[in-house]
Amino acid sequence: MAPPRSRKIGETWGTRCPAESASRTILYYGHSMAIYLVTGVAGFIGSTLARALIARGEQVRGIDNFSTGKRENLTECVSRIELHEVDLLDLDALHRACRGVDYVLHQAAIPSVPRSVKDPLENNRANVDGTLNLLVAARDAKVKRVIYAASSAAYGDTPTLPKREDMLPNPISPYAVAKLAGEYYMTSFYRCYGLETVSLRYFNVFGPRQDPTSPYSGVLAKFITQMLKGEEATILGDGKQSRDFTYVDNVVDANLLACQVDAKAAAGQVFNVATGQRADLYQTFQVLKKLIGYRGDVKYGPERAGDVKHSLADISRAEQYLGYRPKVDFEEGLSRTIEWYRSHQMKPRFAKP
Ligand code: UD2
Repeated sequence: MAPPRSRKIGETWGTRCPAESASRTILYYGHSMAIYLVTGVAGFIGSTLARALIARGEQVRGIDNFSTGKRENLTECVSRIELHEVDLLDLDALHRACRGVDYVLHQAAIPSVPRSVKDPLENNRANVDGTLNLLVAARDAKVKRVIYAASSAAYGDTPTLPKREDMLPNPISPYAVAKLAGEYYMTSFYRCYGLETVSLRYFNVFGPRQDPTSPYSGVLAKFITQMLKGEEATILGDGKQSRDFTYVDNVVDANLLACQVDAKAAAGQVFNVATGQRADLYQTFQVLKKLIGYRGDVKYGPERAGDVKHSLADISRAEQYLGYRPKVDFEEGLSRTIEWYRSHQMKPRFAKP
């Protein structure tokens, strides 16, 4: 199959970032600016990372194939990033994208358990082949470090809680297998080629801009927007399944720390990124009810194929080696997310009591 053609948006390669500069990192008014490549930059997590980097005065290049990413996510910052429409299956375009880059934050993926169950080949192309292509391009361009959005799905249904990185993985869905394969490639590229890589196992990330509209959307984006509209949310299964829901700003912190720490502490390693607390879905519905002022009820539907029952992280490894601390807890994250959807998308039918 011929690789998909990638299209440049706005600037040509490297005109905004000093891609060919010998020292890579440039000095700008005395501040050392690194060049970051964010893959999946138009997605919920990628765009949040891009905004955080810009706020710190860093240079951001972003790529996205806009299959799930949305241009609206970049509205306020698009003039300050070098944006290219690139598919991870286009190796030539990835080579151009990595030129002159210091750090790669690899967020691009098709991030859905049910979508991977429906189409395992598509899942493998985007999440495994795409990740491998990116690693080859990053290695060839001699980038300093690649940070990878791995997933808690890798643990699957191992009975022990909390999940520690030294446990044997037990992936259930094709998505989980693909995300784990990506981690193994990360470590392999460190061990075989000396490319510094760090895999961050994200635990159910949520926050502003998460797309609530797809049948594959994350549960909190769906529940919050449905409840704000006064619609009944649907719990798939008995509602006793639990998750370590992690607010997106914590994930941003973990990425920035993973770039900064000494290679000895992190290169070739895997870290849980979470809050270290869990809530079951029914409890979560009740908390949302209170925060939103929703007076309706919840429906129940059949449990999803490939679903994990319980998920909770031990975050001590990330605390010890990355200096990571979750700054925003679950309820605070929910409040911020609800406020964002309220002010950006939703006209609540149910007023707060
Ligand atoms: C998995 C990973 C997560 C991330 C994500 C990417 C685990 C434990 N977590 O999230 O880290 O990589 O994939 O998308 O593997 N649900 C409902 N009603 C709905 C939608 C979902 O009840 O309308 C349930 C669903 O069956 C599941 C829970 O909510 O039990 C969470 O589902 P999700 O799709 O938000 O995320 P999950 O856990 O598959």
